[in-house]
Amino acid sequence: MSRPVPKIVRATVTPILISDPPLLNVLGVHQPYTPRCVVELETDTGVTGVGETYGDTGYLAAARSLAAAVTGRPLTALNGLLDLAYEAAGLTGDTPETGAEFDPAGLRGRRTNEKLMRSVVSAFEVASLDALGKTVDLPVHALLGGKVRDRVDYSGYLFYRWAEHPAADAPAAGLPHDDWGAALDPDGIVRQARRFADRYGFRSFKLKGGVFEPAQEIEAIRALAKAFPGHPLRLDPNGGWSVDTSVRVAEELGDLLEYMEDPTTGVDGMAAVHARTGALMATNMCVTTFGEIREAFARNAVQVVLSDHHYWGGLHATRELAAVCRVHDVALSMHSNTHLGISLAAMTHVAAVVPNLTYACDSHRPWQTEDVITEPHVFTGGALTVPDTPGLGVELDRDALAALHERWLRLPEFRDRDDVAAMRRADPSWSQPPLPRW
Ligand code: GKR
Ligand code: MG
Repeated sequence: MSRPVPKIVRATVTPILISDPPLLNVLGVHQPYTPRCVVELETDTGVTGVGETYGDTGYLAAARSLAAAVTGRPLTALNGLLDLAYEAAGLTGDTPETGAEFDPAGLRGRRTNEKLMRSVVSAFEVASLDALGKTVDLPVHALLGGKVRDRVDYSGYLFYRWAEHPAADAPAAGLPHDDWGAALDPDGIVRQARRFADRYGFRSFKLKGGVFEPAQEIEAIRALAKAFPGHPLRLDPNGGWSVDTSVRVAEELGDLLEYMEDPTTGVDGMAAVHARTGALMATNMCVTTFGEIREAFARNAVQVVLSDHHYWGGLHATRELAAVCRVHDVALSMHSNTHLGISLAAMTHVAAVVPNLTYACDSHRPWQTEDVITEPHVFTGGALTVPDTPGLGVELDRDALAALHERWLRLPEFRDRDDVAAMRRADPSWSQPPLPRW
């Protein structure tokens, strides 16, 4: 007789604030703290699984309502989670996506209910898979059909940055400052890359651009190419350039870039840059939901999609995305946002099972000095070994979780990511730049 599927008897959502260095991008700068949310699902068999996702107020509210709704459900009922999340949040599955404005918080393209719901669902799906893996004594990658690689390559994610958060950022006082120092020119970026390579062995590098005049960022890429000959390089200004500027950058950098990430916004712009230069267009802004795929692929606007299990809706959804990309001969890479080790474990398991995820994945994790798992991951040779231990292969550090939650309680001003506001504290004249900026 088959054994009964475990039921979820308790779902806990814990908002946290994690310290974040002053990393610059087209909109501004990271705040000293970034919100994340940790989901724990406990089964009637006494097993607990964990997941992690965005923790901004809207995400948190949806996560809390989904937590109330999943209690009593079988652990394996993953396909109904998205509808349940909509229902629990008081929306219906076919509610038109709202909020077509550019997302100032996440640099992740259009801000939609669907993306928010999928991001929330991803944490519950990952927590369910973690608990299921622990129940049947199998790693998450085995539940997804089995790994096709033992190691997952990551790229060194380079940022222009200040040495410290501005003094005006009063709550930042007492933050443990990291010792990376400032990186505000090509030499600083090469120094940063050197340290990443020495410490973690990264071979691919991605530079977050859109911060300085394109000429300066072109110089930074040239300096990286000189310092690291033959290493794959990427530049991502988050849609900061016009089509003409993007074309000029593509022509100047030629083969030095393996792909250009969101040089400009929208299907028209991306298609035009590709048509005029032949450069590969990668995106985590132009194609971010299933509904955006058809037009972008038909117009050949995108040749590399940056998957992200958070906003695509989980690990199974990432595999569905991979299948669609394979059919259309579009390549896959992986996007990241400020995150901790639970997300990194999930990223590694899903990257291990997707045969066509051939580019090194992005991860912000090396910039984080804190974690909520007992044994934070260590990159070696620019990669992580795919764990074969049950579930995600991580253990929640309850003391760390409690401390970061206490910070969330204490600092309500950081409960939503706002890079524009953070920049304004350093430069009161700063306002959200209209894109394209150059
Ligand atoms: O952390 O500043 C950042 C990034 O710009 C991030 O928010 C983006 O979502 O990393 C992302 C990207 O590749 O565009
Ligand atoms: Mg990007």
